[in-house]
Amino acid sequence: MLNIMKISMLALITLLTACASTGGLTTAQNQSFEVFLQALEEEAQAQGLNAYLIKEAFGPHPKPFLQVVKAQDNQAELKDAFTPYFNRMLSPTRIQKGGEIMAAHKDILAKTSRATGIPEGVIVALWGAETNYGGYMGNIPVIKALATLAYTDTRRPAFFRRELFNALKVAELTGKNGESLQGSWAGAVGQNQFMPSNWFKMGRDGDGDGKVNLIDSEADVVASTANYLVQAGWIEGQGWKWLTMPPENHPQEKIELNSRNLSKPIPLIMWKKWGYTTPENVPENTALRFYQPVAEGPNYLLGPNFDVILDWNYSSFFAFSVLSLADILKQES
Ligand SMILES: [Ca+2]
Repeated sequence: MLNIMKISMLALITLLTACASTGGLTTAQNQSFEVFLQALEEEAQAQGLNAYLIKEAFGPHPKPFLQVVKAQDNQAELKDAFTPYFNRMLSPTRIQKGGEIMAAHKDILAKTSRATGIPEGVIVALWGAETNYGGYMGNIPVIKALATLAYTDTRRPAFFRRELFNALKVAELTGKNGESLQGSWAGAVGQNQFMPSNWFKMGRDGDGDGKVNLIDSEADVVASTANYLVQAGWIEGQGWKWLTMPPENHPQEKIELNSRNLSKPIPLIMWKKWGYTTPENVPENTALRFYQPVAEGPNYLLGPNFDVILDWNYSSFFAFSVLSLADILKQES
């Protein structure tokens, strides 16, 4: 907790220093925030969107939403260790609630799984990891957040601008306003925390009312999560992790690991050649990553289905925890 506060204080000080030196938060174009918002509203209107939602989100004296700028430098996972993160994601409450959700939505889960090849447990585990099965979808007004990020973010301003326009569409579709459309600081919304553009790109109508509503319709959440995983390349019937052991003539130090402690995907046949134990019934050209979540703990080779969850959220902790939760839910169902 102390660390989190320290880091967030540091981010705030950096931000305030930046403001002091430039006379306020500025974009590359050096526009004032009000001028920037005005231009956003005009562009939204030109696209046939309800630009009033932006005005409504900021109120009469628009200022950048500092909480969101701070949150950007303060992502929980980066300063957490694997074990506490994993234990939190697989808490007894989340496992128990997951079992109840599996039972409560049995029919739509079975139907979706049959149609897409995505295991029911994986759909439910993502649901649980993202929002505690729809229990908490985030309390950040996303239109305000995304407009701020479109202004302050130096790496991906165009991305956040596009997400803002899609968030306006989500608000209209779900009857939310500039304040009540809430989600994560990065703009993710709904029970499975899709970015607004994914709502329209990957969203599917699971309950047959002709609309996609990831805030209010559980069936739409299930269908859309499954569709995302299909699009990301889920391989039906294949596992995701296999225990392995680096052989003596190929010590672990020889494997290059990225910042998420993962090796790059390397064909199974190479691992086999180096003397690692490799999964059976998996094609030899399948790319597998090496991963050791905990120092001195077990080593794994992780398959393409692990990468599908990485595509959802590029975090080894997240993907490993979600798929482990899915395995438990499957066993218990
Ligand atoms: Ca629907």
